Amino acid sequence: MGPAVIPKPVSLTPGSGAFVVRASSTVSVTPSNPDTRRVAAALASVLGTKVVRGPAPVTVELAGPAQLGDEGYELTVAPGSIRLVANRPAGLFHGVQTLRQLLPVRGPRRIPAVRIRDRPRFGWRGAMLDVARHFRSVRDVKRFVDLMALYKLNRLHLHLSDDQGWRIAITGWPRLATHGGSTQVGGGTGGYYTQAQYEDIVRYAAARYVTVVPEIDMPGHVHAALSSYPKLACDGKPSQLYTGIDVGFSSLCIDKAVTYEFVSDVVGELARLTPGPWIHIGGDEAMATKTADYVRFVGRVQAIVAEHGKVMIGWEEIGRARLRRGTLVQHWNLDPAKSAVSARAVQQGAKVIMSPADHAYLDMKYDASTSLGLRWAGYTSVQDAYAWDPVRQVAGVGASDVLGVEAPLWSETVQSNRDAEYLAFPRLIGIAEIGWSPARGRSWADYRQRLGAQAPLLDSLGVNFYRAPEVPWRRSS
Ligand code: TNX
Repeated sequence: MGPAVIPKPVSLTPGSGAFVVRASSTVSVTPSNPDTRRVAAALASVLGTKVVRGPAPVTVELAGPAQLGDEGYELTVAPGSIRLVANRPAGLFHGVQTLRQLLPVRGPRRIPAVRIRDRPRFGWRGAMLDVARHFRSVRDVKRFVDLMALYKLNRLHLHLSDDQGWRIAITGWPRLATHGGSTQVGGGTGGYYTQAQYEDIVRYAAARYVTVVPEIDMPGHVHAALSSYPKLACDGKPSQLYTGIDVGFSSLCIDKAVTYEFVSDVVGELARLTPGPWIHIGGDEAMATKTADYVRFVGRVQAIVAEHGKVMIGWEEIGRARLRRGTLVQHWNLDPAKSAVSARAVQQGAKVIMSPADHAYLDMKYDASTSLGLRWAGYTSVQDAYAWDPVRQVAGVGASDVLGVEAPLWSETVQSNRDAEYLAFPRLIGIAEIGWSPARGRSWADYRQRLGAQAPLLDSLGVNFYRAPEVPWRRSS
């Protein structure tokens, strides 16, 4: 086995010898601009050296062949030099992540000679944090982004509202956050992001080539909003906040004018705070909304999202409505009858993000002995999370329809950062490889070896990962 890189690179050719990292292993960068300098500085910090002007043994160049695309890179490690080349800064950044995995965590600082040419299979490689059921601090979210970046994930979907909590301050609707954000599942104190904190997360992620995708779930999963503003409910009656874990019981009032003032204000604010092109409007499990109302609602909301210059994303159920071409749907349901809506969306010109619950849901228990997590989609072992192909999940949703993969971490049972890491790692690493590496050449037998080799790095970062028994974990000390 060559070096144990995850995601597995498109091509990796071992050379002979190794580059020995010394204090003299400085880094030079061309052309030098704020983006390239930031990546070069990241590389120098991995090596424990610095960026210099003029010749250096380690070079970072933004001058790659066009075939490397927006995110690809080429990395050549030889006994006397390291050369990293890409077309775009994101590619350079991904190359640095590969180098982090090649450098031993302990022992002699030798990077094995190798030539890697690499670029992703899919443009959408995401993870979702449900900060609504249990709130997560800005610090926790940033740490999660750091770990995503290490495995070349590039989309962070934030599920910012649900029945149990509203997690972002919206101008003109202050009670959404101050009241709607004041508790969480189990009755803790909850929390919410100020707009400045949200923008801080967005910037932090962008510096790691991760785009934030904000979700406000509608027309169901809105109890926290209804409790904050009873006029949004059809009966207009005040209600207590909800701290249980049921789904499917709340709905916005589809025929009230105030509903669309609300949607327009919220979508407008999110659009203004979010540089990325997407707004996720939820749309799942709207069991308390009649079908005809649901279809009408999605139609109106997609017009609002478009007015604010964004592309709408919704959970697969939005396939029941008439969609604009270019809408994104997120497939999740395993029930073939229900998941046919993803195919209906594709027939209308939508693209699909694959999050099948029985492979990609990070909140499912690993097996009967896992205490955290749910099990409605079945147990999901590390192998189950890895051994599937996004273009072979749903009849009528093929290679040209799939934009990529995303792994949601629903948080009904997830209270702490340690809990989140335990469920996400190592399964999210497998999702990252599915999103990046060519389907040909991926196998569980090979992957489990490379995954086992990540243990010292994950331990050095203090990640609370699940040491699945089916993986040959390398010892950390
Ligand atoms: C289904 S999947 C949900 C969420 C729950 C999750 C728990 C989806 C779009 N909706 O509301 O948190 O199951 O696994």
